[in-house]
Amino acid sequence: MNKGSRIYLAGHMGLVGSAILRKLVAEGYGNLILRSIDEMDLTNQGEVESFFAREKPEYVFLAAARVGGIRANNSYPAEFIQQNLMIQSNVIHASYQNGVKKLLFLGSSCIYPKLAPQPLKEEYLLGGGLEPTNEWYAIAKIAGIKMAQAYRRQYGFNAISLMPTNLYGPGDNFDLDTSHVLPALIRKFHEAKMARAPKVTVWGTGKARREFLHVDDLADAALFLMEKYDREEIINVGTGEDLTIAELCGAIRQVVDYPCEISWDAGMPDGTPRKVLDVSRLSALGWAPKIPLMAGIEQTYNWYRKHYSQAAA
Ligand code: GFB
Repeated sequence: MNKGSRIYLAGHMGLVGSAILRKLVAEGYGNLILRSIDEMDLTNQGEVESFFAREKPEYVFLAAARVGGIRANNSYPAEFIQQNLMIQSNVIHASYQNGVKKLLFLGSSCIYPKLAPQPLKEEYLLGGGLEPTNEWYAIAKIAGIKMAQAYRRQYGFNAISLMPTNLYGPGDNFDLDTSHVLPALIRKFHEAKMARAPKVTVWGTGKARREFLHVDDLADAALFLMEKYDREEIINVGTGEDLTIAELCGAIRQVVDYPCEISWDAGMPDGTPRKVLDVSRLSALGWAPKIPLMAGIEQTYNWYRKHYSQAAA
């Protein structure tokens, strides 16, 4: 990939896509092809095919997906499986048909079996049953991984698949029904502070463990792997370190600076008990994350406050 390459970034307005866009712009890539959802519906095969035939991108970052937190995954299983299957199938196939030189696909750490040994190694894929709250999304992502591998085997198409851990950062979704835990807690503690509420209610038991990676680190890894990784095997992208949701609450409460009580809503699911990635494959290539969790939470909280009226709408 050189600075003048024609690069199509699918999903450039989402959390991941907007971070990859910032990174590409900062690195001086000047020939970016971007389409909003209003300009092109990626679930529509005809629209995707004519876009690729017309624009002929050389490189593709596939960061478009239907995503959400544990409740959204559990509530909209049909939309999560259908939209993700359509988007990735259309984009991967059209990329191959139109001579794309390399495509980067993004999966998720939820593709691993619910009760797999920890930390999660890439080879644990398809070794056991999935976490039920997100199996629909996970099945779609596994199909994307397998499609990328199949196109490499049969057609020699250079597609790689990254498995990011739970991501967060500026531009995240702060809607309390559909968001992931980290932005939800930022909003809940901030709103409690504004209302001087005595307590914040958090879903689950607080015992589930999660790993969090700042989305700018993910974008950095995506460019790094676009340059350096050309293999069929999936590759984990994370920090390799996790904490409990109770510990995350403590960290966010500290950043928001509002020492209220926390009550647990055990009627809400914890989801998978633990999913921390083994990142030795990526470390061996020479990549490491740069943004510590506390600094990342502070930066995301500042972003949230700055965009509060828009993000909270
Ligand atoms: O972030 P989250 O929805 O992702 O939830 P998952 C992580 C943990 O935080 C769960 C707890 O144990 C939740 O019960 N939690 C506590 C909350 N309070 C809240 C809250 O207000 N909102 C949310 N959302 N959670 C998703 C998958 O699972 O992670 C996706 O469903 C995807 O498929 C994504 O893999 C990265 O890690 O549980």
